[in-house]
Amino acid sequence: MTTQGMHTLREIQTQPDAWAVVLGAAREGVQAWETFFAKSAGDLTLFFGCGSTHYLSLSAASVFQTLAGQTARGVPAAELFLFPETWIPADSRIRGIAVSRSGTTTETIRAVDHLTKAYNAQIGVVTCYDDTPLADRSSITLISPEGHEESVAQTRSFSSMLLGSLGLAALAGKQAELLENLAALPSLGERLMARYQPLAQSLGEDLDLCRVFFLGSGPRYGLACEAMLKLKEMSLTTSEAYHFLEFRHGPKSMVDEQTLVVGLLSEKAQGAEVAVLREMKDLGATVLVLTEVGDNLGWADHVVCFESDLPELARLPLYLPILQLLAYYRSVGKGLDPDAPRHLDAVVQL
Ligand code: F1P
Repeated sequence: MTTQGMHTLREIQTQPDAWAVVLGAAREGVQAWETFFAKSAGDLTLFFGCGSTHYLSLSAASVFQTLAGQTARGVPAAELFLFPETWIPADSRIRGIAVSRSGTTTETIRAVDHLTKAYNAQIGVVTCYDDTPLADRSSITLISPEGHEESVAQTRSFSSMLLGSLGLAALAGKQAELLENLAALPSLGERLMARYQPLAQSLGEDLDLCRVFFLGSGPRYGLACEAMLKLKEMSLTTSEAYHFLEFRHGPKSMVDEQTLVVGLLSEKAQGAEVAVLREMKDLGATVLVLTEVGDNLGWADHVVCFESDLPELARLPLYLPILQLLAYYRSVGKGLDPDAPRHLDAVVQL
């Protein structure tokens, strides 16, 4: 029996359990985080990390700004000590939220050190491990203990830290109802994977599709980037992520019959997003759509419907499992080992 990719598959399939656990941790930490947010109120909240956790930061920052009504940005950690002036206006009061599965990535640690020293920033950490250099440098942590992984590529860790970050944004915005809504996600995630695993497998194993584009708007852009990274890391496939309407401005020249275009559809901008996807279908692409409900999408090649009845922002983690499975099956289909991507280590320590 082959064991290639065994860890990755198990980690993808068990992520709803990790979601339930991180939500419990967020609930336990409500008071401490409320105090942290009150004490660290300022001009700018920076979410930062590297690779997957940078992409998570993009989504988390846009949700935070929307829910909490405070300016927030998602930034690659290295930018914050190499080019801080391009991200942080002079004399700003900064709050930093570092995101890191391992808590040991050098760039993220250096960013924390710089923000603390140069801006006297208060630091919170979203991570999977306690007792790390990053946790030691923070005033507060939100830990996803079930986010631990054997695999290099982040799957369960990513979605559970995303969910934790959504919880924090709901807290900062005093949106108690949204925090409650998130509790429905673990069972919705299970149902989604049971229903669409065969689709992820057949699309993933279709090696005639040799390039893949992921399109997402607003907080879904970070998720589109993460799906792109998963496909690259696990399956060495040419893949890119764009904001939906940006795709017309050049990238669409790459579309042909061997192209898969994956749309992470929103509710708010659905009309504009669907128009882009239809255009790509007419240019020969195979189109996969992820959406809450599948009305008027009969023209698409494949549709994944969440049918969650959750508010739009609470649904974000549901975009991930099927796209992770797509990367997993493509990797196995190409004879690669999804557990051990080429050239990569689980942590970059400089
Ligand atoms: C971040 C990260 C991963 C990536 C790679 C190296 O680590 O960039 O996203 O898959 O294997 O590390 P972390 O700071 O979240 O632990």
